Amino acid sequence: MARTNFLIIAAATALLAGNAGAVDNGLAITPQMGWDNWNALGCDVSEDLLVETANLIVDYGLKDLGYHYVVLDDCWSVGRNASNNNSLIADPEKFPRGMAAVAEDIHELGLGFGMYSSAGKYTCGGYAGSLGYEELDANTWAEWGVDYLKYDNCYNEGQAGDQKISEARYATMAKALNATGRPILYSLCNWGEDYPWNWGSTIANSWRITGDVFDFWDTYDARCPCEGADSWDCSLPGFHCSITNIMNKAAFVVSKAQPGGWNDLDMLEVGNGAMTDTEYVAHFSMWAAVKSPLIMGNDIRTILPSDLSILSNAAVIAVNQDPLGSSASRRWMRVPDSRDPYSGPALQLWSGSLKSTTDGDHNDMLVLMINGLDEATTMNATLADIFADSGPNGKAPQIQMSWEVRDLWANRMSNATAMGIISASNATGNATTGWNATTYGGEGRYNATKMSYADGLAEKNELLLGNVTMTVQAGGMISAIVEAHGVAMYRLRYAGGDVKRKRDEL
Ligand SMILES: *C1O[C@H](CO)[C@@H](O)[C@H](O)[C@H]1NC(C)=O
Ligand SMILES: *[C@@H]1O[C@H](CO)[C@@H](O)[C@H](O)[C@H]1NC(C)=O
Ligand SMILES: *[C@@H]1O[C@H](CO)[C@@H](O)[C@H](O)[C@H]1NC(C)=O
Ligand SMILES: *[C@@H]1O[C@H](CO)[C@@H](O)[C@H](O)[C@H]1NC(C)=O
Ligand SMILES: *[C@@H]1O[C@H](CO)[C@@H](O)[C@H](O)[C@H]1NC(C)=O
Ligand SMILES: *[C@@H]1O[C@H](CO)[C@@H](O)[C@H](O)[C@H]1NC(C)=O
Ligand SMILES: *[C@@H]1O[C@H](CO)[C@@H](O)[C@H](O)[C@H]1NC(C)=O
Ligand SMILES: *[C@@H]1O[C@H](CO)[C@@H](O)[C@H](O)[C@H]1NC(C)=O
Ligand SMILES: *[C@@H]1O[C@H](CO)[C@@H](O)[C@H](O)[C@H]1NC(C)=O
Ligand SMILES: *[C@@H]1O[C@H](CO)[C@@H](O)[C@H](O)[C@H]1NC(C)=O
Repeated sequence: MARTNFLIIAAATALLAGNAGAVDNGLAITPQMGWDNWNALGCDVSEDLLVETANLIVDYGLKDLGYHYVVLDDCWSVGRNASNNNSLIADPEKFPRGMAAVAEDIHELGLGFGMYSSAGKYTCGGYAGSLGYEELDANTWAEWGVDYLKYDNCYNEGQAGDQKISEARYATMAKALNATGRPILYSLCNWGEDYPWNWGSTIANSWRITGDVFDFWDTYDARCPCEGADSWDCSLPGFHCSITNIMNKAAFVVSKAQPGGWNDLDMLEVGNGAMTDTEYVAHFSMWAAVKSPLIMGNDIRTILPSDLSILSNAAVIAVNQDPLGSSASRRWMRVPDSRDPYSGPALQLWSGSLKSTTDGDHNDMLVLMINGLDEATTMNATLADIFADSGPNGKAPQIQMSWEVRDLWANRMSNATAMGIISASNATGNATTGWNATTYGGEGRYNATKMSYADGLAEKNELLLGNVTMTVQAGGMISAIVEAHGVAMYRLRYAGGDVKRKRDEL
């Protein structure tokens, strides 16, 4: 018992230390959730797109699952206004009513409005950047009612290559945002250059750790050159990074995630069409497990039922939004033969602590088994591997306990239910009020607007806990057949086994 208490105290101390280090704007206490147009639509932006998407986020129940920010990415301005202190001008063709009106529409729906710029002379799309105009632009955004800034790294005039230089460039905007008095979530997008996980947490709510994600699982692309065991130390982050490339880089920096400041693995690709359903499930699971912001990157106007069903999995989102704010870590990466595990597809075990949903003394545990191989594989995770952080070499006390194993994808919304939600919205312009569990096959849906994930977990809401598949006994192992490019994702819950008594028996 004493050993278990020690572990709990250690976790609580880490949490407090995390809070103390985080930027002090009260935001992103759990990873931010929302939508950004870039992955699906690039520069094709307009006020109609934003307002229509915001409405669909409400209609499809995504708002009530926690997706809060509607973020406008690059290509929205036509430069600066010399007759108005050089302030940025929103493109009057794309945004005829102006940004403040868009912000107002989004706020009326109970959502937050996000904006984009670059800590450079230009944005990545070649529009006016904010370097040297931080205070002015922050004031403009605050005036418009902006709640979130994604701040890119293009055309930085060489003010990079050193942690201190990059930190200073991004800190200028942090100060400017703070000075507006409006809480604005600050999302750094410098692609992992100059190790932002070391300095990002004191100025920002999240920091990108890699070059841009692309809609493929494990394809190598020379434009995302850093691969392998040293890939985190990347001086040319690039773009067209695969899901497995980004997962690998994340593995090295997971401990930097903390309440108020998160490793950002980039926006989701779920729904953009080039990966399989299985791959999107694994991608979404991984992003949730390492506490990345969950920013949808698909065109919500043409969402497929299967993609709505992935994005709606509250049991997986509850992992992302867990009150401990502790990222899962990779326990091992293996290949079936003697290859270097970094040289190609591999099997991976990840696990991490989740807040207890049992007796309050024993944290739940997240387990992910990821199959990077091209064929279905029986994967095995021992309790010793899963709980390695609580005692190396098989010394963790949890190994002597038994655990209920709950599959977090077993209760995934059916395609038929998701289709029902989409078509009800198409037909009535309004799916949420028309939606209820009886109408759609008895499948309940979690409502995080009504009850936060923290409260839902505290009351052991079944919609957040997954489906019981087995109990793993003390000293045991979990085995599962994992599809190619797929994941098995479990929440382990304490199911008895007192360390002392077991010892007495011996
Ligand atoms: C939304 O649904 C409600 C209840 O079914 C209905 O009364 C209302 O007219 C709908 N709103 C729109 C915009 O269709
Ligand atoms: C600005 O920073 C101060 C000190 O860290 C903090 O107390 C305050 O909440 C911040 N305000 C905003 C709007 O972020
Ligand atoms: C530039 O600023 C001036 C002065 O505030 C204003 O009258 C004018 O409409 C602005 N121009 C544009 C294109 O927004
Ligand atoms: C005008 O712009 C400068 C920087 O370009 C900024 O410091 C100042 O606050 C701005 N004034 C107003 C009224 O926004
Ligand atoms: C739902 O649709 C996806 C995409 O078409 C498909 O891969 C999956 O098998 C479907 N699920 C079920 C349960 O039919
Ligand atoms: C998992 O264990 C089973 C039986 O215990 C074994 O057949 C299988 O090869 C193991 N899988 C791996 C990837 O080692
Ligand atoms: C809903 O409407 C969109 C846009 O018109 C269309 O692409 C989609 O197929 C429709 N979905 C359903 C389920 O009716
Ligand atoms: C849900 O829909 C069913 C069937 O249309 C209806 O009988 C029931 O009253 C509805 N429940 C709620 C809570 O609206
Ligand atoms: C979710 O809860 C909020 C607050 O109680 C409520 O306004 C909203 O209608 C609920 N959403 C659904 C789909 O029932
Ligand atoms: C688990 O799945 C079974 C079969 O689909 C279902 O009857 C049961 O209610 C589920 N249990 C939980 C806790 O979700």
